[in-house]
Amino acid sequence: MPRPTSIVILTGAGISVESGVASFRDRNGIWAKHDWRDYATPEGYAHHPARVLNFYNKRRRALADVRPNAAHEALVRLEKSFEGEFLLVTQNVDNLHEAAGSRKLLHMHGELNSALCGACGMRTVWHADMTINSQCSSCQTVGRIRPDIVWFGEMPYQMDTIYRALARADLFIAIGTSGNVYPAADFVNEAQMAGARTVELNLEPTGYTSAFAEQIAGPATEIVPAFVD
Ligand code: BV8
Repeated sequence: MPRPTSIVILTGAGISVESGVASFRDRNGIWAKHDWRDYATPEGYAHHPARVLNFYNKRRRALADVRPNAAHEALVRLEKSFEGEFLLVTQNVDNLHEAAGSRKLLHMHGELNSALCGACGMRTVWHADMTINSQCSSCQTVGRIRPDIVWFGEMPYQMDTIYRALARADLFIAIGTSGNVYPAADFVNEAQMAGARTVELNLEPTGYTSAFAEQIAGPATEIVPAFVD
């Protein structure tokens, strides 16, 4: 197998599970306890902003108690040692990749530690709780500060950058994602069309394992270091 010259990695909630961050679709996942329509759509936010702000405030506060794990750290070693093109795309809104040291990183679904002003579009780093009285530091508007999170029905961030990287990739690795959410679930097909080697690293085979040329099963803290080191 020739050495890759361009790597794209997609991570999902599964890479953070062993750090203590809940995933979405397993038995006690986030969407098992909260209806995504109420909490992760613009309509849900418009209908009950305080409820949605509190849902994200709780998840943002929980970041203080979690740390990157061996899988996040292995991806940092790969990024630093690899001479070719490297892009880590995460669906996750936690900050564990950057906390581990990842830099060539793109949060396609946004970040808990960022706020978006619905009035002027300004994005700011945000660690405190958001309320319906939070004020934008740029346009001074009160009550339009929302989580900088891509909800269902909203366009994920930097899609052009992602598709350009997939078109050049010769290695695509998906880690800890169930492949339920689009357009992220389609990235493996884009990489396949570019002729890339495609590998799924997951605790267990998923509903989209068949789209990959290879599947490695096990906990991310074991199989990611074993694969990248
Ligand atoms: C959009 C932010 C278009 C919120 C999230 C077809 C094409 C395009 C779109 C659609 C389509 N069909 C339907 C749609 C619409 C929709 C969609 O995909 N719906 C699904 C449910 C059918 N998509 C959208 O709305 C997207 N936007 O398409 O816009 C557009 C076009 C023009 C103009 C405007 C818009 C936006 C989707 C983003 C929604 N936001 N999150 C938040 O985080 O609070 S989605 C949510 O799911 C998270 O972001 C999460 O990251 C993401 C994916 O979930 P996973 O990360 O995979 O997590 P999951 O729990 O599912 O799986 C965990 C995996 O880990 C499992 O496989 C498990 O086995 C594994 N695991 C567990 N433990 C471990 C492990 N693996 C290894 N080790 C372990 N220890």
